[in-house]
Amino acid sequence: MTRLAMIASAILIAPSAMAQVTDHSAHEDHKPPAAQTPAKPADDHSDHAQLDHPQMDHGMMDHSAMDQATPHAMSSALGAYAATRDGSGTSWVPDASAHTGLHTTAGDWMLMGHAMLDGVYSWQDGPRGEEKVFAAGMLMIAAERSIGDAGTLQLRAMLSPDPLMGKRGYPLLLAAGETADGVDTLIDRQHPHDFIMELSASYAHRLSNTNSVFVYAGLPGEPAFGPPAFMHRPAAIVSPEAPITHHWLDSTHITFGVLTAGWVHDNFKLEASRFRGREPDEHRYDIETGDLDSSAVRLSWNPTKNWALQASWADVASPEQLEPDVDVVKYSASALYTQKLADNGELAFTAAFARKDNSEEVTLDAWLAEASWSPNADWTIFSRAEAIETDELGLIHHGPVEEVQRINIGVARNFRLTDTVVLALGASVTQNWVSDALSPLYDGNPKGAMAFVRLKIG
Ligand SMILES: [Cu+2]
Repeated sequence: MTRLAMIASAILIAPSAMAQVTDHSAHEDHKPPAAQTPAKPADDHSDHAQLDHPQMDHGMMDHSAMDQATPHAMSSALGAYAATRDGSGTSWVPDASAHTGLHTTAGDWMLMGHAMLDGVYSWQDGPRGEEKVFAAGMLMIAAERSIGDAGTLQLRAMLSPDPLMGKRGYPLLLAAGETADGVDTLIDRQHPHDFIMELSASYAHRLSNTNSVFVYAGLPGEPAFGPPAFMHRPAAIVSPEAPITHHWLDSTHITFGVLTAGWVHDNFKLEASRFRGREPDEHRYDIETGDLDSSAVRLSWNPTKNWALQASWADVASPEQLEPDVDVVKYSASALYTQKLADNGELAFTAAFARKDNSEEVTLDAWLAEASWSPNADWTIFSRAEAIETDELGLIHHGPVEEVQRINIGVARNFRLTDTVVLALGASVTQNWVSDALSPLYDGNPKGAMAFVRLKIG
């Protein structure tokens, strides 16, 4: 309990400590609105984070700029805000986040793509640990065009090489969720993602410079719940390792059937989804279908270009195929922070909390804090601390609720091969802590480690 409390309070205190390093230099490079053009050149993504947003953090000090501001009002395909704010699905990251991608145009369409391919070695200690070499990653392609002078249509596809690692996924102590065989839950392993992670279409309509509405449909797609999926969070993107809080915070990022409607007002967004509650099954190459039997609502707020806050709720019908009679209500709140540093560096942070309340009267909480620091474009140091309450790790599945924690720390080195291709080498180590009841099963508090090579294109 004390360790859980310590990790939880560290997770709570860290964002306020981070806030003290808020950038003031941004105010110095404030460009007049005349320097901004309403046009949206295809290469305009390269440097979005340095564009100014008078209606955002400068709004208080510069109302005249705010009044004239129409700049890249439809830069995002989902509303009247900067495209750098877009995370996975319809989620938001801080506007200051770096985004990369290859951009081109084809007729009226703007095309964007990027890919990450990881080769990973995971070593997990103790009687419940294993080791494995596997491939992971993602390929994203998006096509976007204007419709009339107030509408934007976007089509997006995301693919994953994860199914190549096999149905049992990869060893990751304390992780649990989904199944490899339709009989047992995967325990101390991270499940592979489906080959098709997203096939979605969205239409956004601008009502004014600060108001827009959108609809988003995905098969699969991501409903309006939780922070962005881990591989899209600036503080987590460098690590190939999934968080053990995945099934609290962001496992809905692959949902086979999602319909979301949202309203964006300035730096706020309110959105609601109907979606299919069932998690993906063990057949990772198929498209699953079923009723949109679940609901989610999310409120997002980016108070400055450095922060992205959200709170969300979801009522999920029968998420697990092994326990079809159990429904789960989920709550989440998260804060993401991104700060550009000199010399192409970046500092990023995530703090998140989520609760699962199931129809069997079991309540399970999860906490996550993750950070990454790149002093320059070559190096990144990253870390993640997590604490969960779980009833899945004991001898009896869904036995007593136990508390477990882990802290992971790692480093990655980037080698730029060409303008658009970067090779990264990295490694991380993990210390896990389990409850007294679980200790004999894990032979104490086991360690883990990963090493990886990543190819980033775009
Ligand atoms: Cu996932």
